[in-house]
Amino acid sequence: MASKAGTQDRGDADLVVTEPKSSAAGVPAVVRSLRMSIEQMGVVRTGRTLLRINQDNGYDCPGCAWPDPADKHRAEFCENGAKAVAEEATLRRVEPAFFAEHSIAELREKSDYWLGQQGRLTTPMHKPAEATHYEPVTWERALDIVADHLCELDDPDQAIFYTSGRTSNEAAFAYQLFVREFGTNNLPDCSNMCHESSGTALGESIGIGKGTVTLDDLVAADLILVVGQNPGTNHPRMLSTLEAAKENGARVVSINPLAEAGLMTFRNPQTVKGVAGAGSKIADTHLPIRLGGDQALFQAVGHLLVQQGAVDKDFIEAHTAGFAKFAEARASLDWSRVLEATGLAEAEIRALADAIASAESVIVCWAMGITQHRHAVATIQEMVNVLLLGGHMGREGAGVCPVRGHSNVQGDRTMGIYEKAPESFLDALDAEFSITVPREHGVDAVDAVRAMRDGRGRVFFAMGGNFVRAMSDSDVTEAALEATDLTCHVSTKLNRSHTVTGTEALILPTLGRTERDVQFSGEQVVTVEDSMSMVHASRGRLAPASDTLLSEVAIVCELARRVRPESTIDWSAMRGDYRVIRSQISRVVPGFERFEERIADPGGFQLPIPPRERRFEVDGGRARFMVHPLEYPECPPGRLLLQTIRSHDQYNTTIYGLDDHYRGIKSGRRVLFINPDDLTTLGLSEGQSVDIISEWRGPDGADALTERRAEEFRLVGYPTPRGCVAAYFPETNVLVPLDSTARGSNTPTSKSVVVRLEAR
Ligand SMILES: Nc1nc2c(c(=O)[nH]1)N[C@H]1C(S)=C(S)[C@@H](COP(=O)(O)OP(=O)(O)OC[C@H]3O[C@@H](n4cnc5c(=O)[nH]c(N)nc54)[C@H](O)[C@@H]3O)O[C@H]1N2
Ligand SMILES: Nc1nc2c(c(=O)[nH]1)N[C@H]1C(S)=C(S)[C@@H](COP(=O)(O)OP(=O)(O)OC[C@H]3O[C@@H](n4cnc5c(=O)[nH]c(N)nc54)[C@H](O)[C@@H]3O)O[C@H]1N2
Ligand SMILES: [Mo]
Repeated sequence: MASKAGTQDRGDADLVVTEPKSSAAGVPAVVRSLRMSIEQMGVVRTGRTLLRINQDNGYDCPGCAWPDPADKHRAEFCENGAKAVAEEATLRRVEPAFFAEHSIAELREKSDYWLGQQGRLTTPMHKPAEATHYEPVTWERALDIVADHLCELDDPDQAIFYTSGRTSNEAAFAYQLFVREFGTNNLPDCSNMCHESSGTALGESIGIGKGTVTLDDLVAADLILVVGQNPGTNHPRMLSTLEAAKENGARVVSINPLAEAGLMTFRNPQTVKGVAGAGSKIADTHLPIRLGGDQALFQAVGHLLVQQGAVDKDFIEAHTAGFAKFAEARASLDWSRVLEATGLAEAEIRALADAIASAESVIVCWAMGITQHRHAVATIQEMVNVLLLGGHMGREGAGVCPVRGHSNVQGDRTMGIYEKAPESFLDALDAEFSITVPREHGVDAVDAVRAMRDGRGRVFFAMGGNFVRAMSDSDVTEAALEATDLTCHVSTKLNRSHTVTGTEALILPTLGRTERDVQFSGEQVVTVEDSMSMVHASRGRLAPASDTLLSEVAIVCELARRVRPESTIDWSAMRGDYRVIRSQISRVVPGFERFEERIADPGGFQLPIPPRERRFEVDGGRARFMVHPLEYPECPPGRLLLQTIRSHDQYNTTIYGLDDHYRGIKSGRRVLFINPDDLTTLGLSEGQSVDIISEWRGPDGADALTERRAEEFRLVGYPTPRGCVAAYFPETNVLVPLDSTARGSNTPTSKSVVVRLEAR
């Protein structure tokens, strides 16, 4: 299958490649973010906006989900948080005249970068059937169109309601309530492509699908493993925490195919050492593991710890189940397979096991380098096994730390954005609202594409995000959306999903996190939950990008009233005063008792995490050792394993700029990072232009071969393990087969795609 290459799928004429950097942040980072902020917002607004990020009485940074320090008066500067804010608080606007000037077909040819640069959406826009352009439409008419489409369906399951992770708790709760009252659990979200594997794995192992540590634990930890994560770019504020942990005596080990700059040296722009000195060394050890080799690594560590008897017998006895079976499975180990899977030396693996055995408290942090593999769930459970062996759970400075992406992705899930929400949650909804919500599970992101492709999904509604670009198998996903009757996006900014339409399409412009939200009862606050289960308030201060914008809550409530005029739920009261929604949440969602009262505390409150008290809500209160056979991605001769990653200048599908500072890339994104020895073996050379072709033989490798192609990528020699290459998403999503997903979580395997290269 060849990609339908538009102008946006062409190579970069101006690309410049230099040496990768070995330190992150510092003064240049401040300069870069100020430059972008001033370009987008001007000087005055830049000052006003950046001062309010993550402050008491300010707004929650729309960047990542890393928690705020308890002492909020110490503003933590973060380059990429500043860029996320500038992207939203920009003074540029997309007015109706823009859509009159550009046909949808023309917009579809534009790059993600160009689309994002046009500015904030201001007016509801409608594409009628047969039309070539979007036309302005009133809110009344726009909402009637959606309601009419929904009411005409034969079955509520023909509608799909996607959510991205910036949506506030209040909007998410109202949204899932509307969707379930309408009659479906079709609530896929970005989590399905992100940390779903973590939720699945941790739920089975320790009874809760979330992390168990706090910022204080990280600072108190003896040993921190940062596995499959690039905090210098994606969670820059985590570097301050790691720096503090190091000052407190922690050792940090980075386990990553790439020596990411932020994990090597951090130049904290808040300190003299960071600005004028050499910065802080972060990782004491870097293990350049092969893609997908982590399960093998942690199995080997588990084997060594069991063999050495370096285990916490009391903890295992009192708090875990399945140890005997686990110990039996780990009694032997096929070292040759472990070394092949990891690409590491046996001595390096033994040293890691020794470091774990001698550490008082161990934390494992991870992100997409772990969750987006076929065996992601097994890998995470293998990491948990190692922590359980040492009793590193429910002890200061120890535990699991899946580092979330979107700023409220964890909160959205807590609020019920979940295609298979637990029965207890659905029962609580029924009781609170005197309704009966459906029990049958809905579709996740991958199944949503299948449903639309196969004609079962007729309406696609998105609360934020950029589904077409974020999902795997771009051509298949695009065709699936085009097969629907209606696509409707609630968005702040223009993106490619607006250009790949159903027969009819709508864009509903909404308020961002930084903006004042005024409803009948006055100015509203919303709440969010960070990566460490802290819930706190967020209040936007800027004037909205346009007077026409409605909040996400308002859009949901107005739509709900139209779809179910007979509803006994008081949607007007919810829209008029978000405290009404918080009061409903306090009765439906466990842990939110006295919600309103507790968000008055600027630091917010932490939701209960039973494993912190060594209570595990599985297997009679015991955490479970999970036993899996050794597995790693197979790659036929002459082929390479491709991981698809973020550059320093993007937020998922939003491209801030065309540079990847730390990896030495300037003015281009269509590059393939490859080990220089692989270039030699394949008879290719640095700087050459190639097509990347993915080869897929089905989930078990037994089906007929299918191929997908991404055109015109420049080869960049780079320190990555032999056989493992890297390129940026979303450009490479065209290569990830829809059916290639993680076992148990159905997350696309964006970090292990078998590819071959063809010189152009
Ligand atoms: N500025 C900015 N911030 C962001 C985002 C953004 O796009 N821009 N996105 C947000 C979101 S939604 C998320 S989920 C997070 C993503 O945060 P990350 O997970 O840090 O993002 P990726 O760029 O996907 O980086 C994956 C990292 O894992 C490594 N890796 C890949 N495969 C393997 C493997 O098999 N084993 C090991 N050990 N390592 C591997 C890669 O080399 C890379 O360093 O960031 C959030 N924050
Ligand atoms: N190949 C590959 N694919 C991946 C990944 C990967 O590593 N590799 N990572 C995956 C991951 S981890 C994730 S989380 C997904 C991300 O998937 P999504 O969350 O769907 O994508 P984003 O790019 O974050 O969405 C950006 C859009 O959100 C809208 N937006 C921004 N703020 C707001 C707001 O406050 N309200 C509303 N309503 N809209 C807003 C804007 O219109 C913007 O264009 O992508 C996944 N896709
Ligand atoms: Mo994510």
